[in-house]
Amino acid sequence: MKATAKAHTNIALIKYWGKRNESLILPTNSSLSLTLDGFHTTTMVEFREDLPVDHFTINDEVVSGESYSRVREFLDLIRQTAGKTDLYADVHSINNVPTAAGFASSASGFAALAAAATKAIGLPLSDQELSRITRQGSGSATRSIYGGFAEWQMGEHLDGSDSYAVPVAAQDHWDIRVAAVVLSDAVKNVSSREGMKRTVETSPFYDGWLRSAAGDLEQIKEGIMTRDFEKTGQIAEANCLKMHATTLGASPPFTYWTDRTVDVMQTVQAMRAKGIPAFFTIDAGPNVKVLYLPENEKTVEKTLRDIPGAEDVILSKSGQGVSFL
Ligand code: 2P0
Repeated sequence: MKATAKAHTNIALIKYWGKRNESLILPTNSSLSLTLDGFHTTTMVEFREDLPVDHFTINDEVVSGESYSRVREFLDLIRQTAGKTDLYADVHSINNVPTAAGFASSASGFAALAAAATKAIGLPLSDQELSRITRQGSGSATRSIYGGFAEWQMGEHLDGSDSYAVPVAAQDHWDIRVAAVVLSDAVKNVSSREGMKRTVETSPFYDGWLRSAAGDLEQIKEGIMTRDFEKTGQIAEANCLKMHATTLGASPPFTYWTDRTVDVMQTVQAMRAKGIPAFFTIDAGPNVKVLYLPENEKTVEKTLRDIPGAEDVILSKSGQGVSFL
């Protein structure tokens, strides 16, 4: 009863920002992302009858506390679904997602864990069913089941049965690239979980976010399907700015940006003014991800590396979905 799976992280172009049900992890809006080849997690799960509890390591270090509890609760869900509640698991994850790059390792982490654990326990699931169960580990992980572009459909049902990701365009549909600009002063003091909760509950701008998210999603899908980089980039950048605007209205207010974040945003806009198509997006942290096309890679990379405070620039292509090793 052993399986190993690999999953890549993803960057949201239309953000998931807010839950309508926190325990089932049901979102208030649908989101869309590009899976990235540069960052992945590989997880081995073995269910054994001789284990009294679950064991969990990341990069060979034993995990305890809240991170352990999240994994244990997720394994409970898989045990219940499989009807095998008396089995515990040995879980070993190797994370190739540099924490400093500001990519949520929970996306690749829970996608790899869900794939390996369901296979190890003998639950045959379609990608859609796998995405749905993965959702209860971490929302953004629903999209990492697929390569290329994926949409997490928010669904309507109270039980979450129609809330899962679906593929939008395969990994080889479009060679669009992402540069992650790692900033030296990156300190995140509001987790994305807490940040989205506070925003939903207190920000007067949240309604505006909700009103425009569905339209952004429809528009960006057109941009992706027709490989229209200007359209895709503009919508992604604007959607990111709207998400971050909601945090300023929260009580207490907060922002994930630092002065260096704004420097990178302005550098990207200056590149555009000079005729190089590039657009930024930012998740729940200070680092900036820049979308660009392969023919501009050298210029974009050099321009970003020259920004004072840019510690590293990590380049990524469209990545593949979950695979078994
Ligand atoms: C996203 N983020 O769509 C958005 C954009 C952050 C900003 O998904 O609570 O770690 O585990 O469902 O998936 C980060 O939140 O949150 C996130 P949970 P998750 O990628």
